[in-house]
This record gives sequence, structure tokens and C-alpha cells, in this order.
Amino acid sequence: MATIAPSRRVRRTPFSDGVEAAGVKSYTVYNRMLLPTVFRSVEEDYHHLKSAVQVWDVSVERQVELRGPDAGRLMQMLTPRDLRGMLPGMCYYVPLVDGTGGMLNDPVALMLADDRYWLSIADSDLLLWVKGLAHALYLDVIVEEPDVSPLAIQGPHADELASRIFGDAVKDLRFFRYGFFDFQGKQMLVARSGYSKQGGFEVYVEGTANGMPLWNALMEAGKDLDVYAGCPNLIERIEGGLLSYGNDMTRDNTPHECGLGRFCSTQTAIGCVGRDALLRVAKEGPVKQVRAIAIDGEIPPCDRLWNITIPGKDVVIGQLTSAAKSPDFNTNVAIGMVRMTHWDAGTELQIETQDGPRRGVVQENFWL
Ligand code: THG
Repeated sequence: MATIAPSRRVRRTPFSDGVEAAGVKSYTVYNRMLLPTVFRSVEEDYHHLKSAVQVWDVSVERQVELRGPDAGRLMQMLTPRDLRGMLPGMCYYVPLVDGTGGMLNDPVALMLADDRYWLSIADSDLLLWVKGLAHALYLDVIVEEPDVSPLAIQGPHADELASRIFGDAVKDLRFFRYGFFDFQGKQMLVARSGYSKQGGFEVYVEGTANGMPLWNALMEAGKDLDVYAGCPNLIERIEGGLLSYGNDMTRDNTPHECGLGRFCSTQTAIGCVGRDALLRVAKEGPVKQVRAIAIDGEIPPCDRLWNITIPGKDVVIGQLTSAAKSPDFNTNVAIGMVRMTHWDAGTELQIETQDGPRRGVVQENFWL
């Protein structure tokens, strides 16, 4: 494979020096910023994530900050999830949709104060959509991308490592709650969250200059825990059913098709853009939906859409969007969007890869 040409359009992160020193082997670009994808190998990274603890440069999870008297109102316009119960200290996973109910992003929202929120975004230019709405509606709110870069601590030893840096109280954080913890005299926002099913934290590092000191402290404090640099792992996130915006879902999908209906309370999300459209699809139910799919045999990299067909026929009944060989489950784990006629567990499918057709089976649930 060729390399990515360095330029100002592909932003480095506050942790890039640490990532390079750890021997990063490949990157992707996400929100116009570098995101590591491999350190030792995808499989070695996978086993290490599931048995030790990793520190992830997830600066690409950029923050869209909404600040001002209309911040709360604008937040509720963005999502069909009812935000009335949200309080400072809470994180919410929120589907964001356009006027037809199409997915625009699936961030983690943080409420910092009554008049201040962060959207920790997936890979789409959400800042422009939010700025556009605020401007067109004359809202009294400032929408900007602050100098904030999440650093994730993930894996079974994440509690031990985080407590060595932030103190034992960090262990009391509940899932999707955050608090402020001291590091070298600075208060840092630490949440119990992260893009894996192994458990852990995300530190929202404010100020580029504060990045490397924290990175280095974590690496130093975790030596006996076998801490290493890591990154969101393709195999583990598919096993866990964590969706990737732009891969497993796009603007062409509603939250219900993505299996994110459980994060929608459209009926009471008054003012949400696309509310009428979503009320219709919620009532009828989607006609296609995301499924866990096991695939037999050897598969090539899933770097394009694979059609899903009825075995032996030429009829397309879905698309497969992510796949990887799983060492722990002795099959290829995959995520696809399947039409309702073929979405029941146990249904046999044909997956049209660039290397030819493979046999797939719809699973009852994801693996983790
Ligand atoms: N953390 C932060 N920002 C992010 C991500 C993250 N931005 C980009 C991307 N990831 C957004 N997508 C997701 C997808 C899944 C989850 C979080 C962000 C997630 N899902 C939990 C699950 O499926 O188990 C459920 C969360 C819940 O129950 O509320 O965590 O990872 N900061």
C-alpha cells in the first residue's frame, strides 16, 4: 500500500508523536485527521485489547461545542432522543438526523452546563450542519470546534491504569457518566465510555500542549500492566456491534434501520428536525435493518460494499458493510443491512465479495 501524503489538510493530533514512537503501522483519515488503525497487527492488537490495556489516540472524535442560551434548544433540534432528562455529568449516545430522518452522525453528547454541550462526533462534517441551523434560525448560540482531543484507555486493566493516574475515585464512575479528575494540577474531564466492549475511559484532553504529558504518564504507569498504544479495533468492534458511520450507515439510513431505535424517543423529542419522518418509520417499522452476519471461508478486506443475495439467485436483499476474521469466534464476523424477508436469525445468505460469493448466516445477536 502507498502512504498518506502529509499536508495541513490531514491534521496531526496532540498525541501523534507518541503514536509514531509506538510504531504505528497504518492510518486512516477521519474528520480530516489522522486515526491509527494498526500498531502490531490487527490480530495482535485485538488479543492485546482483550487481555491487557491500551491507550488510544481518538482525537478524531472531534467536539462540536454548542454554547449560549439556545444551546439546549439547538441540541434537541439535532436528535430524536429526548434530552429533557440530561444533566451535567451525563453522556448520551445520540442519533442525529436530517429532515427525512437520514443519519447525519452518531456522536456521544456531553452536557457540560445548562448552556453548554459537546457533540463528540463520528466521521461527517457535522459542524457545518449545526452552524447552518444556528445561523438560519437566528439562535443565540456559538458553534465551534474547540481544542479538545479524546484519549481512550480501553481493556480489562483500564480501571487499574486510570486509577494510577487519576486516583481511585475514577473507578466509581458509572457507564456514560463523566467527572473531573486532577492530572499534574489540571482538571481533566474523564468519562467511562469508549469504542470497544472491553470497558474503560475517555479523557477529553483540553489544550494540545496537555496531550503528550498525559500519554507519557499512562505509558509509564502501565508498564507492569503491559500497556501499549492501540486504536479502535476492526475485529472487536464488529464482534461488539459498534457501528461505523460512513461504513455501516449513511444519510440513506434511518436510526431504526441502524438498530438505533432504542436511542430514539421521537414522540417526546419536540422540535427535532425530521421528527415527522421518523414518527412514520417508527410506527411502520423499518423494512431493512442492521444484522450480525457470520461468513464462512476466507474473505478479502471489506473495502467496498458487498451485495447480499439469495443463495443461488441473482436477487439482492441487502448490503454487507464491515467484515473481519475473528480469532475468538472461529468465523468471519460481519455487519450488514438486510431486508426483512431475510433478516431472521438462521437465514442463509450469499455474500458477493470481490473474490467471489461466500455463505453467510444471520445471527441472533452480535458476539460481545
Ligand atoms: N466515543 C466518543 N466519541 C465518539 C465515539 C466514541 N465519536 C465517534 C464514534 N465513537 C461515535 N459512535 C459511537 C458508537 C457507539 C458508541 C459510542 C459512539 C457506544 N455504544 C454503546 C454500545 O453500543 O454498547 C452504547 C451506549 C449506550 O448504551 O448509551 O458506546 O466511542 N467520545
